[in-house]
Amino acid sequence: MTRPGALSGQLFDLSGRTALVTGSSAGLGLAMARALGQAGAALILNGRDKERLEAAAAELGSEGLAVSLSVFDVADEASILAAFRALDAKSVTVDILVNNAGIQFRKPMLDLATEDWRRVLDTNLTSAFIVGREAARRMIARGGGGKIINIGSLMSELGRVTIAPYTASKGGIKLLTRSMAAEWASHDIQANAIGPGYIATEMNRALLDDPAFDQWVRTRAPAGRWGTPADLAGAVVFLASAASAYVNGQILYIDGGMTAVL
Ligand code: GCO
Repeated sequence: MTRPGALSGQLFDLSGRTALVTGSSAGLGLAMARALGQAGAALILNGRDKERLEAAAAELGSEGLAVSLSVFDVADEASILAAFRALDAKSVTVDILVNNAGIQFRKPMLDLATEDWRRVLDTNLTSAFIVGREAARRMIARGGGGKIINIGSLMSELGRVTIAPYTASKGGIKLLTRSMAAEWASHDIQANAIGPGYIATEMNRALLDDPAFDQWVRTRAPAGRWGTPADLAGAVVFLASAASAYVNGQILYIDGGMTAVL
């Protein structure tokens, strides 16, 4: 007979697993890395800025978590391939991949330059394909399955003025996730996504500091508040663990009810 509490321990335990979180020197990425580490995973932090990553690693290391770094630019394929070769050379395997790195760029489409459109799509969507492909190739070669968690947004479902490239990228993340499920589920790889709502991070600083927008979020979100990065902790551990063994191609909205209620 399973003693009370044992199940949660077994189902959500990530001991012996290694998790790569892209864009994890701050914000949502750092918070999700912390949660995966607290559930037992060894962490690989990623970003373009080595110093910022070292500071994040020191912070998580001081909390007793096992942390290493992989400095690469998710918008640069050569940089990604070199990073995976470096992991191969150290016999480091990625069991859990969180495709979190992303940028926002706000401008009406009539004034938007094509290069800005491409930069957002490359950083937010093409990156998830390339990093996902490289991780999946190794998960399949090694056997034993794996987890891919892509970070979507409310904009995986809804549009808003001035953010067309971001919205297109996050809409793409939803269907890329379903494509990964279609092609890789048979290899025991679960590919799912998280759709954060309005979370109080630096990416949203301009919106947080805008009293009208701030008030709109507090009124529009049934929860009546902005989310915090820590609000994603449970979802990312669930999607990284045995608890989601039969969950594939889904997007889990952590949005205070914004996509559920008019
Ligand atoms: C914006 C914001 C949003 C949030 C988030 C919401 O300009 O509306 O940046 O895009 O960051 O993606 O889910």
